Amino acid sequence: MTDVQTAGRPATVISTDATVPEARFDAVVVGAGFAGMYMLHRLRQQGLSVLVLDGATDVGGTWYWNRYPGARCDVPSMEYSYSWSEELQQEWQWSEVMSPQPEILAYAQHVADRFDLRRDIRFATTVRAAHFDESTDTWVIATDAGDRLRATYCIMATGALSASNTPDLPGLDRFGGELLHTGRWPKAPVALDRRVGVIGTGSSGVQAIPVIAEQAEHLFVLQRTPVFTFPANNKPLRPDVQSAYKDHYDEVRRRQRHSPNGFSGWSPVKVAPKQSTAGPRPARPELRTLSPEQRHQAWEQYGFRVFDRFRDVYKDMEANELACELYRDHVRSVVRDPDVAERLLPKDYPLGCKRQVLDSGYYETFNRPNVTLVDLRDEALVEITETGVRTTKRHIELDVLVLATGFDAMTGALDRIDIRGRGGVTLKEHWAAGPRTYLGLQVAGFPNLFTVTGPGSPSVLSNVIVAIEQHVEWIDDCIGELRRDGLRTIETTPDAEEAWGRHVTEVAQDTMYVAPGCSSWYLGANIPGKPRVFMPYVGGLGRYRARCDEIVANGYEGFVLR
Ligand code: FAD
Ligand code: N01
Repeated sequence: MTDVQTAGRPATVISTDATVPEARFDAVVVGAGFAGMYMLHRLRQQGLSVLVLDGATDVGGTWYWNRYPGARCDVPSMEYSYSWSEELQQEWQWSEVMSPQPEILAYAQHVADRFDLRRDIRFATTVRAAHFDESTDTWVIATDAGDRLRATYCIMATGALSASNTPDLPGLDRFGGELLHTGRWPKAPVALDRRVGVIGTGSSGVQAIPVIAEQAEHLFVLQRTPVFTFPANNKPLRPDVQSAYKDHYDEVRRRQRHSPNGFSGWSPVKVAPKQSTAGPRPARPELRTLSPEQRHQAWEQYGFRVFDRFRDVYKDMEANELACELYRDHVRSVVRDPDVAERLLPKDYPLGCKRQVLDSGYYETFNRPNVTLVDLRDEALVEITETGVRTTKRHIELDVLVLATGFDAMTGALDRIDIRGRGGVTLKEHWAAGPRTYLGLQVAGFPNLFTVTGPGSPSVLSNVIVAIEQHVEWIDDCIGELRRDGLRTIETTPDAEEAWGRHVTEVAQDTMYVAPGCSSWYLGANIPGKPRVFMPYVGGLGRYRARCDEIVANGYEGFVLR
C-alpha cells in the first residue's frame, strides 16, 4: 500500500547546512488539488513567483487518490466545479449529474493544461517541514526530495480529507494478499474477481461495496457501525439541463456563493409561480405531532425527502428517533434476510450527526448470494492473518483486503508536516487540545501561513469547491493588500483565535452533530487519542463569507499587519 503521508513518521528538522542550495519563491503552496490549483492561478495573476508541491504525480488531490470502484461526487457536477472562468464552465461537458472519479480527475487535468499550471507544480514531492524564520519573516520548507525552499507566504492547501487513516489492526503488516486503502487506490487495475474483504461502511465503503460485489467471487463486508445512507438517484445529465445551467451560470454561482452550504437551489425546471397568498409562509409541521399511521403515510408520500419536510427531525431527539424508525422500516423492506437487515440498522446515534452518505444500491447488495455481512459488534475483529481476517467467531480467507477506514480529517495532513511558527512552537503543540484557528484561515503565532479549508471553516459542511474558492480569493486579496501597502506579515491574534473557537463551538451546540451518541470524524472521534472538538464551522458558508468580508472592511480585524 502506498502512502505518501505515513502517520507517525519522525519530524524532519530543516537542515541548517548553508551549503544546501535554497530556492526562493514569493509563495509556496502545499497541495495540487482544487484548492492548490486555484491558489496558484490567482497568485500568478498578481505576479508572484509560486511553487506548488504535491506528493501525488498529478493534479486533482482527492480525485487523484480516491480511485476505488464506485468513487464519485455526491454533489451535482454543474455545481461541483470551478466558477472562476466563464470559458471553462461553458466548455466543459459533464456526462452525469454526479460525476464519477475519472471524469472529475480528467476535469482537474484539463484545468491544469488550459491554465498552464503544471510548469509551477512539483509532483511526487512531499513536504516534511515548514519553519518560520523570524530573522527574515520567511518560511523555510523542506521536502522528502531534499529541497530547501524559502518563501514569504506558505499556503497549506493540503485538503481536509487527504490524510488516509490506516487503523492499527493487529497483524495488518502480515497480510499476504493485496492490501488497499480506498484513499490511496492504485492506478493499475486491481483484480477483484477473488475473495475480497472491505472494512468500513462510511461514504467510501458504501460507494465501493455495490461495485466490488459485482466483480468479486465473494465479498465480505466487515461492519463496525451501521450507516444511514440515502439513495443518490444519479443519472445521465441531460444536454438541455446542462445548457440551461450554462445559460444561467451567473445566477447559479451567485446563489451558491451566498447559500449556507454551497448549493444554489436553482432548478432548470420552470416552476409555475404560486398564487400569491397574503401573510407569512406556514411553518413546516412537526413529525412528533403525527400518529404512527400518518408517519408511515408521510414516508409513502415523500420517501427520503420526509426528513426535510418536518422541522423537528434534525432539532429534537425524540422526532429524530421517529425518523430513524421510518428509515429502519425501509431497510427492513429492502434487505431480504431479517437477521442481516437488523444488523444493518443504525440504532445508537441520531440521523444527521455524521456527513450524509449517498449510495447506489447499497442495501440491495446484501441480497446477493456472493455477499456476506460480518458484524464486528457481534464478532470482534481479533487480527489480520497472512491469509485473511480472524474474528472472535471465525477465520475468513481473503485475497484482497480493502480498508475503507477514512481519514484523519481536517488536521491530519497538517499534523503530518513539522510546522513551526514563532519561537519554534510546533502546530502540533499549539493544537494539542484540538485545532485552534481564526476563521480556519490562520493560526496565532504562525505569520503568513494560511490554511485553505482549515478547521474552523465551513468547508466540509458545504459543497467544498465553493468553500475553496472563497478561501483562495480571500487569501489572494489579503496577500495583494500586504504587498500594495508594503507590509511584511499578517498574523492573527490569540484573542481573535480564541473568540472564533468559542463561536465555532457555540453554533454547533444544539445541533445533531454534537448530540448524545454521536461520534464522527467532524469531532475527531475516528482517530484514537485525537482531542474531541467539533472542527468545522456550522454557521453556514454565506454567513461565514459575509463575516470574512466584514473583517477585511474593518481593517483586518483580529489580525496584526506589520
Ligand atoms: P485535496 O483534494 O485533498 O488535495 C490536497 C492535496 O495535498 C493532495 O493531493 C495531497 O497529496 C497534497 N498534500 C497533502 N499533504 C501534503 C504534503 N505534506 N506534501 C505534499 N503534498 C501534500 N466534497 C464535496 O463537496 N462533494 C463531494 O461529493 C465530495 N466527494 C468526496 C469524495 C471523496 C472520496 C473524498 C475523499 C472527498 C470528497 N469531497 C467532496 C471532499 C473533497 O476532498 C473536496 O471536495 C476537494 O476535492 C478538496 O480539495 P483540496 O484541494 O482542498 O484538497
Ligand atoms: O470514512 P468514514 P470514509 N475497525 O470515516 C470504519 C468524504 N467522502 O472514507 O464508524 C473497523 O466516514 C468506520 O467504522 P466506525 C465524506 O466527507 C465522500 O467513508 O468508526 N472499522 C467507518 O465505517 C466522508 O464523510 C464521498 O465504527 C473501522 C469507516 O471505517 C469522508 O470522505 C465518498 C475501523 C470509515 O468511514 C470520509 O468517508 C467518500 C476499525 N479499526 C468519501 N476504523 C462522496 O460520496 C474505521 N472503521 C461524496
